[in-house]
Amino acid sequence: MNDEFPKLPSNCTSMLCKHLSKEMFENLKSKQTANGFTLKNAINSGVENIDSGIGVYAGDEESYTLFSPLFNPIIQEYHDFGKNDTHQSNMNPDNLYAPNPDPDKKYIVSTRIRVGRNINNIPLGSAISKKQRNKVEASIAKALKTLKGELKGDYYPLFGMSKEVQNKLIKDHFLFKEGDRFLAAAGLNRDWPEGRGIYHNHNKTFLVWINEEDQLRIISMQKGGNIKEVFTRLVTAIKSIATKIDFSYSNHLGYITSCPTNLGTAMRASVHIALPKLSKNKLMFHTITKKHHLQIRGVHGEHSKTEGVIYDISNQRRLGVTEIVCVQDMYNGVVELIEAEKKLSK
Ligand code: ADP
Ligand code: CIR
Repeated sequence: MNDEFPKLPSNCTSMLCKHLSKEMFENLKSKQTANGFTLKNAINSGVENIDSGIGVYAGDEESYTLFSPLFNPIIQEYHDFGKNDTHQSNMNPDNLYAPNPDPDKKYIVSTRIRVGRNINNIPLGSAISKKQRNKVEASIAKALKTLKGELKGDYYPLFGMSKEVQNKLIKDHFLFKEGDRFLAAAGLNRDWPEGRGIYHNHNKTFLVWINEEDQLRIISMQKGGNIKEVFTRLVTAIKSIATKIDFSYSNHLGYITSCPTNLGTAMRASVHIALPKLSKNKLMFHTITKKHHLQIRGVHGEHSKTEGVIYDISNQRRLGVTEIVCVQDMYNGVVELIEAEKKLSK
């Protein structure tokens, strides 16, 4: 590998730039995991994309321990989760308090909750081989074929899909975009589009992405603000899929994912919400989102600018909190955002 400390400009604000020291680099640069994943591989996305928020990816579960001097402070800062903390799961919908905060459909356009999952003892997408990726695709597609009832659907490989169909699925918020430069620099787009695809039920309320950033992204979504219905559908699906596929999980880090921001629950619960007045009052908007540990994204997902007055509001923390807390954070915050929007509209 290139032994030089990477050129990171002084105005770089990513967590990589903040936490990677020259001394740390020297100590870690010659190490590699059993899958051959190195520090250089882990940091390449943030080195090539100086505007990254985070800038690092893992190639396997071992990356998180072998390169822990770099990953631990990032995990600590993003999730407020220390190296001796343990993760806990709770997916019982009965524990979620979430009556529809917008039954008249004035603010919430749609609700979506997803989790990331990867298969035990197989490298993550940054370190996986083409053969392994294709095998992962086949085994997930086979498992999904057994789903019943509302979850029953079909698998559509990206390989051979027309651009027209692909672009419509992306535009309608169902499919991952193509050519993400952060993922490309992490090695996650190798052999594209082979091995990737999307499964969905007839009305596209239940979807699974195969071999994007994680081997599985299990998604439940629908129009409006019935958050509990979306969560309940997702939990049913996760439990069914888990009877066929052995997910990679550690007691410390929860579900193992490519990006350290997704560890733990790997859950992002979001609404697309119209906030025409509040979004002009940045101080109030950000005070509420900060209080409830929420992230603001654009309507076309991560790194997208928003269009008009609709924002993607989701839970930020995912590790060291249960799935119920992730959704509850989002719900409580959305209730307060709607109250603030109503007040400003008077
Ligand atoms: P992820 O949620 O998987 O981390 P993105 O932020 O890129 O990734 O979002 C993926 C897609 O999901 C994007 O097309 C985005 O617009 C869509 N999406 C996210 N939240 C919602 C929502 N509440 N309603 C409809 N679409 C959504
Ligand atoms: C970045 O560093 O900006 C990308 N690699 C994406 C990081 C994940 N972002 C997030 O907030 N969940």
